[in-house]
Amino acid sequence: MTDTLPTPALDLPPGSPMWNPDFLFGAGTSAYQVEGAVSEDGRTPCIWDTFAGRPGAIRDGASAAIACDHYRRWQDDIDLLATLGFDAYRLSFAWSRLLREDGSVNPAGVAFYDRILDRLLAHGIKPFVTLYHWDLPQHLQDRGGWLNRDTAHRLADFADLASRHLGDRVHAWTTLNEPWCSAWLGHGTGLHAPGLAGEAYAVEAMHHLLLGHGLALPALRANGARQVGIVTNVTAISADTQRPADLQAVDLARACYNHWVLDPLFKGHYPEALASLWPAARPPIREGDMALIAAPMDYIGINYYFRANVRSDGEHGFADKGLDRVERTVMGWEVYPAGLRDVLIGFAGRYPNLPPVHITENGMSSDDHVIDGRVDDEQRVRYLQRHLDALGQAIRAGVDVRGYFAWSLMDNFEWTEGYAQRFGLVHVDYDTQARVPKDSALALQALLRRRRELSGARTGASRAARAPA
Ligand code: IFM
Repeated sequence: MTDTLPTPALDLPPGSPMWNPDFLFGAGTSAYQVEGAVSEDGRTPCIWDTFAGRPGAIRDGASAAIACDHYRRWQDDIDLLATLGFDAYRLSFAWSRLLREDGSVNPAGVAFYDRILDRLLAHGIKPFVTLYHWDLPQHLQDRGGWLNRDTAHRLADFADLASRHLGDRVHAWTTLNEPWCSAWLGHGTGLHAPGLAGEAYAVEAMHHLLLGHGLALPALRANGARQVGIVTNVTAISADTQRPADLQAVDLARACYNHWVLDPLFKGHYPEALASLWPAARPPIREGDMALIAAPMDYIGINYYFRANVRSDGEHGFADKGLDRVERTVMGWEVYPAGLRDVLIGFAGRYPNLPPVHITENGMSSDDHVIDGRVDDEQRVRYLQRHLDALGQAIRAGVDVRGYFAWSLMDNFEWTEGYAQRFGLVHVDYDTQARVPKDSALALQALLRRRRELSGARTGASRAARAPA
């Protein structure tokens, strides 16, 4: 019987700083993927509402109008997060819920996030808040969106108002989540909202996104924020031949997937390889932009999921060649834990000014079902274990990593994939909105409980040692 099988266990490398309670374990969500209530209490449409209305844009024509109904169920969801024992929660504020079209704050939006932050703090959970997780208000898109330099200034206004009204309870701020996806998927390939397709659009959008980050940093700091950073998705890159053209393709792919975001932040310029990848596209840099973009941050958030195995495309670019006979997730992404170690060690070497790192997303989608009240997601447990091992290796090699956030707390609206991909630690039944922690959630819960007991035992022992005889 399924319910007699033991929950698979997770462990941490012996002696690893991850055992220390200062190392944060968290889980993440984003507003658009979980909240629903897209037209309630003054929330205005965002680009994903518009995009989802395009025939064929989203699998099965799904919409995020209800999603996980988190707008109503936030209290139970946060209590569940606490029951699972997490130290931190990564969420985003919906720009179009928090601000009105005229730029003033929407009191109902502030009240919603106010309650969430209070409840997190009541449980002792540290809130990591992302300002922009892809949900640009539609009225800004109507004025050009990220192709309009003014949008960068509007992000800074959002940062200012959000931190002025809610910043006293935010542990860490993230300006942007995965600008690569906003720029390339949203403006290069057209697969994501707003659905534009062209290299020049992508390059322009990226510059304005990063400029928005650079403008938002001082706005957040002016309101007392002490932990401010950005979150970027990165890809491990390999080639399975030694042909010079394929090795060059590796460099181009690294420039495109990783350095396009990281070089401006930590070197103050875009990678030269971009000019050979997209000769006709130039970022619209104005004087002072790169200094703003490269201003020091308190941490960098790294989202790691998979590797790309590339080859030369025979012209001036690279093509994703894929690999046969590797383990994949339901999303089709290769499971390649060593890539997490390799990218982190690579970044620490390339950027001597790299700040402390949080792994802000790592996880996988699988075909999960509730059977007799249990979700056996054994592949996810193994996935987490192997990525924690790889992270331990990076830390041992000297990379300063301070936290690990699983993606995602619960199954949710997976953008163009609708509800077909389940990334959650917690299973969501979209008909009933019932939540069932999967085996992976229970394994993390047990690990975090063990960590607390060990640290309690240590603190107790050192207190006893200090106690007068
Ligand atoms: O669900 C997304 C998330 O919004 C951003 N990073 C990747 C996840 C999985 O695709």
